Amino acid sequence: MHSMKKAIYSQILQSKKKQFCVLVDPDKHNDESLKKFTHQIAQSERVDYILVGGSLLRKNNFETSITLLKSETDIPVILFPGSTLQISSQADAILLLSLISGRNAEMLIGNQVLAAPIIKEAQLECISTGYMLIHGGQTTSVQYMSNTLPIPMDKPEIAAATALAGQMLGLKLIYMDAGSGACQPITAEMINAVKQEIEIPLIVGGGIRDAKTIRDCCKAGAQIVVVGNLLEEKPEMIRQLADAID
Ligand code: 1GP
Repeated sequence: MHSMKKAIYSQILQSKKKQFCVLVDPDKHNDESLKKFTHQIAQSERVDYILVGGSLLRKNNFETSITLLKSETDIPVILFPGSTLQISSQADAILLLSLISGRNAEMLIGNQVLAAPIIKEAQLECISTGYMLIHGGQTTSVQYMSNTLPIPMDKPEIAAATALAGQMLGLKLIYMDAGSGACQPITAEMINAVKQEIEIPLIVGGGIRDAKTIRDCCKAGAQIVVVGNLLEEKPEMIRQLADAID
């Protein structure tokens, strides 16, 4: 049981290649569209993980979305919770996010206190993650909903020091996000500066809309690249994007 509970993190650590992750926002789907999208993801055979979460869920379909994902594909489902409402025992793991780029105590530790007993009871593999929001050109939903100030894109040294502090505090992953739908994805310079400073794996996402950006992210040091919006619009691009990871 114990080893089972570290399966996903071990997989991330042991992977010799970069990994590709698709973000599913349940708010953008009904059962039918999610089923179709899940098949498209599964058929590509190129997606390493499915992340599930969103800044604001207006429908009561979080749990049923996880049920559907789990029944339609073998790809591991990892929770990327926008709030404590987004926890499900059916998932394979959860990123327990601490929003370390911000100074909002609720996002740093308050929500985690609420979530911890539920995560324990759900027996979810818990991967503590330093979540860093980087300013990607406009106010994103995460910025507004979390009531935090993102790190400016032209301050890689602040991002690097923040990630290092996260690692020193014992966090197991750093997730650098420009925010879903960001007009500017995180620059290679920013990724590189953070990567130079840390040994724990680095996830990068937000506003990625082409294969070249994925290649640049990987070269600069991202271990996992996350794409959400683009694939919701153009799922046929999965293979092309996954190829850029290789
Ligand atoms: C957001 O990194 C993810 O948290 C994905 O962003 O939807 O812009 O790809 P996009």
